[in-house]
Amino acid sequence: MSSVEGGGSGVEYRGSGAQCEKCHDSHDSKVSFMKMGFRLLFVDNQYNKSPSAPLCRGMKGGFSCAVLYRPIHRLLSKVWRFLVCTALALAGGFYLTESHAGEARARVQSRRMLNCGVSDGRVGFSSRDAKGRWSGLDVDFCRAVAAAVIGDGENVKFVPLLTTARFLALRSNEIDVLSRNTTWTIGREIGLGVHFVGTLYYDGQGFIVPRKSRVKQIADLKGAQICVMERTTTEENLADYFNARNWKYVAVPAKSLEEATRDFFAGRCAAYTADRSSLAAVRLRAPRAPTDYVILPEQISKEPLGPAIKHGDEDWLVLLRWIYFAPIAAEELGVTSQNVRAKGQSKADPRLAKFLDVNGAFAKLLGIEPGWVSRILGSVGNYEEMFDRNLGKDSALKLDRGPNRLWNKGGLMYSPPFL
Ligand SMILES: N[C@@H](CCC(=O)N[C@@H](CS)C(=O)NCC(=O)O)C(=O)O
Repeated sequence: MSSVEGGGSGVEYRGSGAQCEKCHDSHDSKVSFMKMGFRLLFVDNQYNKSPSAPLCRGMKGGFSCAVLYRPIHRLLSKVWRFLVCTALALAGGFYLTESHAGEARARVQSRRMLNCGVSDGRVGFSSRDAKGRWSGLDVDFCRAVAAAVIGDGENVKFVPLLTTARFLALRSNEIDVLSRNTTWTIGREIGLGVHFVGTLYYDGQGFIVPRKSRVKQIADLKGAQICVMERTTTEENLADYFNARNWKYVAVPAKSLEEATRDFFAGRCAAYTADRSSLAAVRLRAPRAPTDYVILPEQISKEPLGPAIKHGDEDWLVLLRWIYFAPIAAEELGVTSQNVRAKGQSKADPRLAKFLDVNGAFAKLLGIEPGWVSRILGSVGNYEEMFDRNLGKDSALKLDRGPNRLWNKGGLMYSPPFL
């Protein structure tokens, strides 16, 4: 059985053996969106242009379907192909299962383990130290969920995923939540069967170049080779930006951060483009000195990065959304990992008792044990603590809070009231 995967806003089909390994790329593909329940989507083959998609390249015109073996595909007329694909799509849609309200929470609670899909080696978001301990902003979100839902922030199985596998892992229930520097877009939310919980980090796409190069602004990259991760919003934004200006460029696609940085540092590209927070981390890995590379000042896109879950389980969405809000509200209310106990006992501020859900009323409705807000804060701290530790002043990256400041300090981070 083949399965489907999503890149920027498009789809990719993965299969096994002789089946289509990687049909198509992505972003400009014309996808005929079927109702969300039907997980297998169709892609018009004229857009199948991935060099790694021999099967797809072999098929011309009309609708076809990656679940068909090539010989079968050749035997069928376009009409039959369409009918067979439709039937397979419907069957596949049901096979990959619908989610039901409360399903993910029940699964996680009975397993007493949260399966969290992450990046590997994305410093500041999700990476491992020499002892194999995970850290980062995305990792903290996984721990916050485990703390609230299971009772212990350590009960997380981190599942490293390439960009190409992330949405499928979610839809096939291999993971319960995807917390992998993933940009929230309409194409993904309505086209790939996922829901975004919120924005954990407001990022934007930038470019890094060798300091000694002649490139001082993006316009200097006309005609250049540019390293980029495939099946990302990055790849799509790059194309949009250059095409809109009629500038030529040659994309050098990479499947992993490892590959992209290797290509870039080996001089295969004049620039590497990615989320700016990633560029800051890449720069730290420069072979000689980080100062050998500069991040250009321009930002070409909005990249609101945040966790996502499988479509169809509203209870899980609501639960994760309030877990996401808790550290943001805590920062606003001055509650930290250090003072959360004392604040919980104080009767002085009625807002605090409600926020910390001292009587457990919200917990009951959410289907989790009382004390969930304190557990989250005890596990990862408030948003400021999370930011400073992973990305800000206490981290190697030393990133500015920028738009990730609280709303009342000129930023975009905002929690609705805990009332
Ligand atoms: N935010 C973009 C890019 C996500 C992405 O995968 N970025 C790369 C480089 S910024 C990455 O983190 N790769 C890590 C890996 O391959 O493990 C998206 O959602 O498409």
